[in-house]
Amino acid sequence: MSAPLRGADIVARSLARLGCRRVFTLSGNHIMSIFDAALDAGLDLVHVRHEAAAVHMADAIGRLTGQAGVALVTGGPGHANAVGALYTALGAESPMVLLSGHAATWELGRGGFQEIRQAEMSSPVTKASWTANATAMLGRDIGEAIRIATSGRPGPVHLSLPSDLLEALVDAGAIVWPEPPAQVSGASLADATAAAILSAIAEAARPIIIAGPLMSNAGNRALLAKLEAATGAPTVVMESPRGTADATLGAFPDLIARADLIVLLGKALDFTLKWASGPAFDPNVRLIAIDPDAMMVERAAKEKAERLLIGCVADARSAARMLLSHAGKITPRPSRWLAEARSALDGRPAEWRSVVSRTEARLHPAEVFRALRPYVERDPDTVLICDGGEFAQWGQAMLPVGRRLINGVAGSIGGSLSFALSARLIEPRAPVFVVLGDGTIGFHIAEFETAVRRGLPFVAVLGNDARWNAESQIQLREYGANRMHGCELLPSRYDRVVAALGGHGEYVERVADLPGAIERALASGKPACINVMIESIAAPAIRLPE
Ligand SMILES: Cc1ncc(C[n+]2csc(CCOP(=O)(O)OP(=O)(O)O)c2C)c(N)n1
Ligand SMILES: [Mg+2]
Repeated sequence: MSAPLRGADIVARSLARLGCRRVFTLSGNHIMSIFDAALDAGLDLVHVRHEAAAVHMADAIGRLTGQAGVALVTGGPGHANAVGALYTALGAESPMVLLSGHAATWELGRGGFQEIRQAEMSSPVTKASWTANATAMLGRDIGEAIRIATSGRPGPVHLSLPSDLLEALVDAGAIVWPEPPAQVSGASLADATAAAILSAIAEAARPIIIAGPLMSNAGNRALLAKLEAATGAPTVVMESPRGTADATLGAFPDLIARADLIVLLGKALDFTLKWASGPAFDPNVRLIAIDPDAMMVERAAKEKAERLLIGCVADARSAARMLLSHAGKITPRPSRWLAEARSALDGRPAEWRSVVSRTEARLHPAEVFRALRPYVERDPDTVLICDGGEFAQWGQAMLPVGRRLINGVAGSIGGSLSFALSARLIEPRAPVFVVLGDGTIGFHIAEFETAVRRGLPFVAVLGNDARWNAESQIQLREYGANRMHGCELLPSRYDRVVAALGGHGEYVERVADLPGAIERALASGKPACINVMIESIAAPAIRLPE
């Protein structure tokens, strides 16, 4: 008979077997057995300061690597704190797994310590959410959670782990270990479907290919660039809650209004695209929907009825590769449309090159990003993270998209400092920059301590306008200047907070001081915050000249 094994050891060894050796966690009674098991399994526990931060870190691993990130939190309040951040990962289509400790099975329904219906709580913000029910099956549960998170449209998965199952011993022979991850990619396009899509694109006068958040990493953007060159149809990644008004996309609203064919490549037809209907679209625009979820194809059929030319279930990446291999057989027409589209997407107003602040000791956001841009561009492996309201939109408009994370379709602010820690864990050398607002930095400022403790340097460029400006701008627009209230903040010295936590702080009121501050922050080798005092300026709205 083989030696018995503890449930917690099965969990830790299963994670190690599946290549998930780094776990973002916040400790608690229900999971200390896993902390113990992590020693022998060789897991690296990154101990954070709020459960949501652990989820954001796992989310960033998922987005940057395509492999599932793993967060581990305790039951009850730990789980409840983590759930909010799952919403961000869901919107970003990020593969990650949340493992939550849980009251013991014998306590359930009896008012056990921190007992709450955890799987039900996280069900709406995950692809799958369940509670383990047998120690011998814990390994299989872990494998299944990772498989679901990484397949089809990637996303977060939750698994609750009752503490008695983690502490119980089972005979090693009875354990069901996880299957090694399958190498097969998702459903692809049939040859005939790929050919039909390409001829629809070739016949259209003004086609646009729109990809969803899962295509936003650098490798997938490169794939889309090839597809654009091969088909003559502009390709766009939509990953922002601002939808077509995402400043990254330049004058996209002017472009999309003229499209006669929209190819959705793993892009959900939702509010971000205004369901491709209404005054912002050509009433005759036709649609092709390629999506890993049959439900999304059905939605497109329901929304656009006879205007949906082709709907098919396929993985976005493999569909893109398939279209590319077939497109190699056709020569795209030299297309004025593509040239027009590129200049609408990539062009920026000339005045941004010279606009300056009108307020003493405050910078215009454009001045900040003109100064930051050379540092972001210097190394192709640089990771850029944008988070918050109006200030960050200027960053999204003025900085390159190469290797970039934004808070995403969920429209939830606050994850960026956690994203930066994960980015640094997987990128040992190139700079990691965060661009964020002063409201947003408050969500997880304590993660600077985690970053200092773990030796994970990055540079956060904070646009401090002492205001939740995005919401202030809504008040101004909707209710008038005399009804703007309640959105003010103090012009706090966040740089000093970061220095107090052991990081590097810089305070900037003048544009001439910014390059020096960036240089010193990079050279410090510490997690750094450059607190730049800025004017409250609305996000840019880029439109083509009339
Ligand atoms: C979790 C979450 N809470 C609230 C909001 C609403 N919200 C969006 S932007 C914003 C203001 C952000 O302020 P700041 O970080 O200072 O950026 P600014 O707009 O001032 O540049 C708020 C409150 C949100 N999107 N997500
Ligand atoms: Mg602000």
